[in-house]
Amino acid sequence: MAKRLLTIQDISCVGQCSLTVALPLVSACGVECAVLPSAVLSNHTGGFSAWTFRDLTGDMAGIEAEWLRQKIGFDAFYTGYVCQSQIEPILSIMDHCANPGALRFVDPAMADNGRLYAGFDAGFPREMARLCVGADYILPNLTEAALLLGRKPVLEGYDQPFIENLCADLHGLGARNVVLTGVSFDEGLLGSAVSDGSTVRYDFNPRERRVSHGTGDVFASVFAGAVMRGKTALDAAALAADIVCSSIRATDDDHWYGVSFECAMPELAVRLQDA
Ligand code: PXL
Repeated sequence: MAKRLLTIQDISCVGQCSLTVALPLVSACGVECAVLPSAVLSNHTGGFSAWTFRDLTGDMAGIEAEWLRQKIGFDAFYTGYVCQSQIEPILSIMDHCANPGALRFVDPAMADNGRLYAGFDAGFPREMARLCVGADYILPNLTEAALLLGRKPVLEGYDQPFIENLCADLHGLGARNVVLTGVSFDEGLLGSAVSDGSTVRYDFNPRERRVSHGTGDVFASVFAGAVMRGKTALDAAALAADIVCSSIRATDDDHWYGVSFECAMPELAVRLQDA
């Protein structure tokens, strides 16, 4: 029977990020994807000049109560872009609506390139760190990793011991496995460090010639889906990175706001065929 994952993140109506990425990709992995929208935006906040924003915190307690009444449970939780006021209700849902052995994937989607996303204040990373306590997998990029630890982001000029210390410190937040994205020791290669608390392993791909919005969401969605299908963390990270790269390569140069991940869905289905 297909496992059921609940993802909690925003609906950006236009922009190919968060829920509009997670729902198709988790489903393509052969995992049932239930959704709890954290907010509805006209479009994402990364590069558009303005957006509407409806915070859905007020709906969460009622939705949880209804799920509890109907004994609806989940085999996994995957959180992404959420609002500061939602940490408590999300922790409550993960505590109360979990099937036995349910996994927690936390993508602390709040920052990139050294800066918090528009609309988050400097206190938000400390709140987001609360979601990392008891998480089975956290998937920060280098900026998010530093901010979760209350540090200034270091985006270049680091070495392997630096990355491995960063992973160890992230485990200190209470996460069992750390998947640190955006790691590069060689300009031509970009990848991730995957740490289970005793060993750090790496996965690299040739660096694509453009950076694109929404790639973190593609990565986290495929990673969560692939782990749910029985892949190891390293294999899931490698598959997620391949799908990100294929998505970037399928994206027209003037398509600036996201990646054409839909073109990589056949590849994803094939790669998970015998999982
Ligand atoms: O891709 C991360 C993301 C998700 N949701 C919203 C965003 C962003 C990044 O900017 O603005 C609303």
